[in-house]
Amino acid sequence: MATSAHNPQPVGAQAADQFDAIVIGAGVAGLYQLYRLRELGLSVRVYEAGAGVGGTWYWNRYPGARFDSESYTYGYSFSEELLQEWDWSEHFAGQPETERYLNHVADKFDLRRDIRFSTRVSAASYDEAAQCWQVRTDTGERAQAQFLITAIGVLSAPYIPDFAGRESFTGPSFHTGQWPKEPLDFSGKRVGVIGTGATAVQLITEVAKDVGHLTVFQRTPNYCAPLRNRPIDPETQQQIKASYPEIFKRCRETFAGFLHDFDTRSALEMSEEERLARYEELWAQPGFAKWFGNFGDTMSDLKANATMTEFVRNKIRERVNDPVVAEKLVPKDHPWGTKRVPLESGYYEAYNRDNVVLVDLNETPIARITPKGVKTSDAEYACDVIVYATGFDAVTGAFNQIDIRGLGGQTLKDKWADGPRTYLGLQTAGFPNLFTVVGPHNGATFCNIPRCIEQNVEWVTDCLRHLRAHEYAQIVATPEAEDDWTAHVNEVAEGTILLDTPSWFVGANIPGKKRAFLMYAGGSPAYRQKCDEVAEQGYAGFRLQ
Ligand code: NA7
Repeated sequence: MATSAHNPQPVGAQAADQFDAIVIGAGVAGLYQLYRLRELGLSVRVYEAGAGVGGTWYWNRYPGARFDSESYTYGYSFSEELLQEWDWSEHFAGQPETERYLNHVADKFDLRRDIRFSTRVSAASYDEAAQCWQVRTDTGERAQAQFLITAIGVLSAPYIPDFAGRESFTGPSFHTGQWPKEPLDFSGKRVGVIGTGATAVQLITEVAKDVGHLTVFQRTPNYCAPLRNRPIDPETQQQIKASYPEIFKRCRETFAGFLHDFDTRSALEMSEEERLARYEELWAQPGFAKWFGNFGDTMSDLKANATMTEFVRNKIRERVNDPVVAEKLVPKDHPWGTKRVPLESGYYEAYNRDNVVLVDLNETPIARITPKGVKTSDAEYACDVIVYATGFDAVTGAFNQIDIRGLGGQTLKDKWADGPRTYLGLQTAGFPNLFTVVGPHNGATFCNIPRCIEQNVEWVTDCLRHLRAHEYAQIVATPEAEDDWTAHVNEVAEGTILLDTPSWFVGANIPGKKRAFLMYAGGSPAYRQKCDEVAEQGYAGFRLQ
């Protein structure tokens, strides 16, 4: 392993700074990876495109941005002191609080001194002779390290559709994932929101109260479910702090790392009355109880799923006053739970307001953006502001923004052009010493993400400890292990009902993107077990040199 010689060079100098490890991203994953690698005694440089820490919680500062995970299941579990000193104010905290939390973590553990902010990694190539990664940034910096760890997020490459005339709009317009830091005053303004995914659902609910007029451009409605957020009172705060070991134990045991877990009974094995009673109970519970606490076969059997789908459709109809608008908000094209379920706090009621209009793009598609607003096939909607809540090039998009080259100069983009191929979602053959925390096919993709990030980071850290102890210079996944894992990922996905729905889970939201399942749907306990077995067997499936 390389020594820890840090060679500080002025920014832009020709000689590369040298580190044991380079981490890309200072979000939830990157911060924790830095903390652990330092503990291992490695010299580390973190590059972060944003001006501050937080990743998702730095960029997505749109009004209404909030956890759908219970706050106390989202924070880091590694420091008892941190757990006890931090008070979450709500069961589902808003973005400002989460950003404050991650800044607190960065300060508490003195993490900033190893982070280069406002610096985007543009290229990384593996130097076979020197057995290290050469990294370049958009600011002209060069650095090299034995190990390269990507912590670049699952939903971090914003996608804006290529609407004709987009540049001609004369007012402000932005993507929700690139929201300006300066507060925006929407009062009296005519705002257009394009998109109705989980982000738009939070944003629309919040801004509908402030704007002069809101036009929502919807292509596909979603099954949105009540979040049921509330403040955490002092007594509950005490109970939470006293029960962190049980909370995290539970999250380790459940399918998706939440407190909720699938019911092993079938939705079809009970009377309709019993089933509806159970759905009502789930509906009344906070968070993802309705999704991940539901009957397991709602996610594997279309007949079972149809019972929940119908239940949710009726819930939507009950809340919207105008039956024509209500019907437009009811999804008909895909079954419940096969897209990310948006959680909401008054979303449907927003459409009962006089200042909110829903435009169904299936009836009247967007023709172009004009200097004054959005023109559909039948009308022009004047807007002072346009918000693109149009999602992300998920999971692989952020990788494609970096020119990553492995053995023989092969690019990762080319390698994954027909869909990702990975081993454990943590490595890919031909790219030695590159670890993809929360990468494609990784158990952390279908998970209450910090719970699985901790698992990923700890696994990578243990692996580097092992390499150092045995003086290995290089680790790389074998093509056979990669074939097996990729086949397993696809096989597990085929056992669900997720593949037939055109969602970002399969890359269907990006025109031209190859359809492939990007996540791991086998559940986090199975994923953790597999990762542990691989490590126990001396990193089976990897070649160590
Ligand atoms: P999503 O869930 O990908 O939603 C994007 C929305 O933008 C969705 O309603 C899309 O409609 C819409 N969209 C995308 N392209 C177009 C075009 N060309 N015309 C009209 N509408 C379009 O992204 P979010 O940011 O809401 O959520 C991402 C994740 O963040 C979410 O899953 C959570 O995990 C947090 P479509 O459905 O494609 O018809």
